[in-house]
Amino acid sequence: MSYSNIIVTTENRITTIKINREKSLNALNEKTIDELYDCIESISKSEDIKVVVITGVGNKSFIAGADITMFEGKSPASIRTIILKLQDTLNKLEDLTIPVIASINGFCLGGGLELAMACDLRIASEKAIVGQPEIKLGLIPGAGGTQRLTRLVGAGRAKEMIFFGNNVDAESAKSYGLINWVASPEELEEETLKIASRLAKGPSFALNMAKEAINRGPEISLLDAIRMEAELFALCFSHEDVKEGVDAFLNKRKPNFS
Ligand code: DAK
Repeated sequence: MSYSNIIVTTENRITTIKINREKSLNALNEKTIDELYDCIESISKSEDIKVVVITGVGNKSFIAGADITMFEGKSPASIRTIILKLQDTLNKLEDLTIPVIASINGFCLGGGLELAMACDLRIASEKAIVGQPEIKLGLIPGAGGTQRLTRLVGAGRAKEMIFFGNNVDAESAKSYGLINWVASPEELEEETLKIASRLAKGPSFALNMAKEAINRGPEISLLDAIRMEAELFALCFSHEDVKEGVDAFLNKRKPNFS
């Protein structure tokens, strides 16, 4: 599939996906959702890509939500098809075995924040604005916002953000635990690449196991989750990276993971 609403580049085993609808503040329309789905599907089959970065074209917006023009005059059945595809896309994104970073370069609203929350880590420009404004359209978040936001910031903050639909600046979002790092707009790309490069050089199997444990844990009881952690810990010993990591430590050198 060739893409026009996203730009995909891969360098040093890091794939960057840029949402490319600058005039609409990178809002997600049907075509963009289709392209994203296809791209994430092909990344999930690649053994070469170690990290994914998602960002928006331009310096104003990451993703200003679902494209609101899509909602006009649609029947419940047709809107359901589009919207379920978006949910599937975000679930697929969250289920990638490799780390995914949202590099939030501006407005990150509605479905945009939902997409960012389906990523593993979030770095934002000082000028970024995040929020779930759906309530202002008479809606609620529909692509995991009520669930992922609550898990990240707690029920109280999630209700405050969703009930009022207020936008939050990057520093406040960081203090909520919604954003991991804040960078100046000029340094956002460089800082994102530093984080991505560090992860790309890391032990990918252990990173995958850690992601699995963290993502699956909340779905089961604490006792079962801790047991799952032990199983995944043991599974790490099936990979040569453990040998390399332990040997590097004992010989006081830097590890060179496979
Ligand atoms: N959709 C379509 N166009 C948008 C847009 C959006 N979300 N956001 C901005 N634009 C367009 C504007 O209409 C404008 O187009 P022109 O008039 O130039 O043709 C252009 O981008 C520039 O926007 P503004 O002129 O408004 O720029 P400002 O700087 O004044 O304001 C803003 C920026 C981001 C504050 C404002 O544009 C705004 O409030 N935008 C709407 C944000 C929003 O409400 N987003 C949430 C959409 S609802 C579901 C899954 C997902 C969803 C639902 C269900 N299921 C799986 C069930 C998701 C829902 C949503 O995301």
